[in-house]
Amino acid sequence: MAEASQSHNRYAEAGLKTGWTIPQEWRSYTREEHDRWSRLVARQEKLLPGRACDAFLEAKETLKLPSHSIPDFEMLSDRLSRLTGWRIAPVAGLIPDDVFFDCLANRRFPAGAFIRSERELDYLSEPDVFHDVFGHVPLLADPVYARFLEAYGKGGQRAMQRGQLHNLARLYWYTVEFGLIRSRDGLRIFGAGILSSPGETIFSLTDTSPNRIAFDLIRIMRTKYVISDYQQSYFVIESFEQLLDQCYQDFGALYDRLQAARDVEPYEILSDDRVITTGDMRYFQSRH
Ligand code: HBI
Ligand code: FE
Repeated sequence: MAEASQSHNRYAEAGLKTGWTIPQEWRSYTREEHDRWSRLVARQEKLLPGRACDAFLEAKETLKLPSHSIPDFEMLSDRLSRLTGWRIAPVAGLIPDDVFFDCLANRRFPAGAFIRSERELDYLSEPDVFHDVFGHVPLLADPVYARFLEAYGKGGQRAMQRGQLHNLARLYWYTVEFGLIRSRDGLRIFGAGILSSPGETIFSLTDTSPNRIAFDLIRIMRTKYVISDYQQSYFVIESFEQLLDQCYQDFGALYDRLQAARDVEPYEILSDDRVITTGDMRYFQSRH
C-alpha cells in the first residue's frame, strides 16, 4: 500500500496541513463520483450473497449503507456508534502507523474520503472510500469484531516499540484485509481487501491456486505477504470470538518466539499447518 496513487485526490494537501483527520465535505462529491460508488456497490452486491460472511451482510443492512451515494461519514458514524461506539474518521490516504493505531485504539476507523478514479475501478493501491467504508466499516457494527480491532490498535504501540510492527501488520493483512471464516455452509469472506474486489471475491473462495489454512496466530505473524496481487495463502478463522480471544493477550511472549523463528513465504505450507485446501499455484505460475 505504499505506491503513490495517481488519482486526483482533492484531500492530499488538506491532510498535510491540518493533521490527519480532514473534513469529508460530503457536498463536494460530484455526480460522477456518487455514480462510481453506485456501480462499485452494485458490482459487489451481486457477488456477495453466499460469499461474504453473514455478519457483514447483516451489518450492511443494519447500518443502511447507501447504495447510490457515497456515505456521509457523520450520519453513518451516528448509526455505527450507537451499536459499538466506533466512528469513522475521514483521512486523505495512508496515515502514519502510530496515528493509525491510535485511531483504532480509540474506536476511530480512518477511512479515505476520496473515491478512486475511473481508470482504477478494479484496483488501486491506496485505500479509498469504497475499500474503507464498504469493505471495512460494516463489520465494525459486530460487537466482537469491534473489540478485536480496538485490541489490535492497542497492540500497535507495543509492536512499534519492539521493532516488530512487521509481525503485527501480517496479522492485519491475513485477517482484517484478506481473512476467510468458516460457516455452516462452507467458507465465507470477512477481509475487506477481498470484499472490495470482485476478482478476489471469486478467487479467494473457489480458485484452485491458493492455499487455505486454518488460523494460527504465530504462523500468520511469520508469513510474508505480497501487496499487489491475489493472496497465495488465505487463513481461515472459526469465529470472531476466536480472533478476539487469541489476540486479547499480551503479545510479549509471542514476539520473543517470533524473533527466533524464520519468516514463512506466502506460498509455503508447514508440516503442522491445518490445511483446508492445498493450492496448485497455477495462477501464480502463470504470472511469472
Ligand atoms: N492508513 N489510511 C490508512 N489505512 C490503513 O489501512 C493503514 C494506514 N496507515 C498504516 C497502516 N495501515 C499499517 O500500518 C497497518 O495496516 C499495520
Ligand atoms: Fe483496508
